[in-house]
Amino acid sequence: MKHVWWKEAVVYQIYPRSFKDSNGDGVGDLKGITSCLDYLKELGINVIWLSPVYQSPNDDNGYDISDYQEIMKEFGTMDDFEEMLSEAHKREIKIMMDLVVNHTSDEHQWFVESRKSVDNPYRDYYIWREGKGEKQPPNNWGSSFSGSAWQYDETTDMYYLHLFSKKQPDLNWDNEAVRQEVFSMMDWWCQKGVDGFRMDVISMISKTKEMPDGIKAEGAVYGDFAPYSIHGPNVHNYLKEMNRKVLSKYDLMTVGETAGVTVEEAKRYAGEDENELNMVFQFEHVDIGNNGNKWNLNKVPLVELKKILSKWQTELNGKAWNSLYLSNHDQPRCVSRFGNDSPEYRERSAKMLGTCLHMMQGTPYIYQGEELGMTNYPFTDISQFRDIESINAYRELVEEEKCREKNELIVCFQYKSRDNARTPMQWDDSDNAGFTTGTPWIAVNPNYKKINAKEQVNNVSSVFHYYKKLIALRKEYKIIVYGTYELLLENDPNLYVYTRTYEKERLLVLCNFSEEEQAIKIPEEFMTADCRILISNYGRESVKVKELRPYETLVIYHK
Ligand code: TEU
Ligand code: CA
Repeated sequence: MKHVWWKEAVVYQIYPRSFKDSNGDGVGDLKGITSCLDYLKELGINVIWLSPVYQSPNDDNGYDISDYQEIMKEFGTMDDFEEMLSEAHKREIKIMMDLVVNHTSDEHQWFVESRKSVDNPYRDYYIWREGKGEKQPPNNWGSSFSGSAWQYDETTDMYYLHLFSKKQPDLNWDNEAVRQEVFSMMDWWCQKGVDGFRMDVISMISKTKEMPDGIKAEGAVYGDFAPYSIHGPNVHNYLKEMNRKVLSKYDLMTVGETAGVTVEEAKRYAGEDENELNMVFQFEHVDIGNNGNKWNLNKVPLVELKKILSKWQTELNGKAWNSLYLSNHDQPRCVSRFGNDSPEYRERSAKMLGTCLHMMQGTPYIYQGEELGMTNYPFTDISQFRDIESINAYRELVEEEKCREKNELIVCFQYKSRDNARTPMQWDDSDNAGFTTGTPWIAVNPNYKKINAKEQVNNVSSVFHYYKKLIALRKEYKIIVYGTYELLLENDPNLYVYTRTYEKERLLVLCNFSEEEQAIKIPEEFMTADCRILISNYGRESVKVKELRPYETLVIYHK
């Protein structure tokens, strides 16, 4: 297996809107990020995945781009970007941009032109279809943000496709001119010195020619577009073309966001010799309990989580590289979803989750605030939400279809909504957690007085220092990056136990996902004198362990 820098790196995702506001307008910005680079250097991360900072009307908070080569006004100027990039590089931190090219904003010049007339030169930059009759869209596909995936456009009496919001028209990647525009823009950013791309919904860029009705899930109003818009006929051709024309010319890190990807498909997107991408984000573990509809309170059965993560560890090994994540800007906070965010167990379980993930094979991704054990927000009312996914779902399910009761849906939003990840980064115990001197665009979690970076940077037993140690261990022990993985106790409902092997070296990773004490039998090979504890969230010093305490984690090493 090739040893390369992006396999050994640890990535930190910044959602700029919520990271640090430098000018008091309540919205995070680039100067704010630059002012926090020393904090990230201290943590020890190597790459920043920067969620979109391009010009955007913010219908989907920057994932609706109106100019790929201009900076969003609220985030600052291109000079601010260049300063952040060079300051990051001075600290040996690379910048991976968020590439959102399955769709643009409807305010992008290409779409403004495209919708003017059927023979406009930009018409075929997007996907236009005739309706099926009086106000009937071309098919029954539903948008990921509620409603139909087709928007009627009066000017030319046709519909355009938008798999996300109606202000995010899908680009037509079958049009070579579109691909060329995207590749030139990517090259322009590479020439600026950026170090890679996270590729938004890249598995959706190729659609089938035929666009029949999709299957309706139980109780769904619209049909499923996935069979005709995910892993489409040309997706790998287009990524190979992107690699040939842009990616292969630079030493980049690339990760594809590939909703719906299987291990087999991942071997094509990220195969060592496929010349497409370095790795992909899979969704099976974060989609546990969703069955096509995320607005529920389903917990995560550990046996199912272990099965999924182990499959990705063993079946990609040696064939394609893994990404490792439990949090991002689209997911609830991992300590609330997979751990226990009660005051008693939040820190222990946050450290246990971090260990469980960071001791695996792959590139770990830390989402802003995850290193502090930040939690979901105590939402109680729809007025507190900002995310188009939540707001549209509430309107459709409560107000239009009247198929969900308001308060029970809000409880599901409190558990699963993306807004949980977008409350401001908690820097200190001053007003608004030091995120802004103005009014934050979304409320700060009231627990910021207890959970904030300032307290934790000065507290060696904090989640921050624990994550810092996890990152340092990855730098020190090649087995953590390259070792093979084997699951033990696969049917245990409370314990996640696995080994890693790398030549003569061995690692045993023990994680108690429960709040009860669990008996454990450490294998003899990990009880000998030359075994040592690499990390423990209970300060263990002896490997002679017969039980794991609530949310205890322990890593034992020997060679
Ligand atoms: O996410 C695509 C995607 O799969 C998510 O929208 C997911 O379906 C949803 O969040 C589950 O609740 C990417 C970006 O990460 C997301 O922020 C954007 O909203 C979306 O694409 C459109 O660009
Ligand atoms: Ca600001």
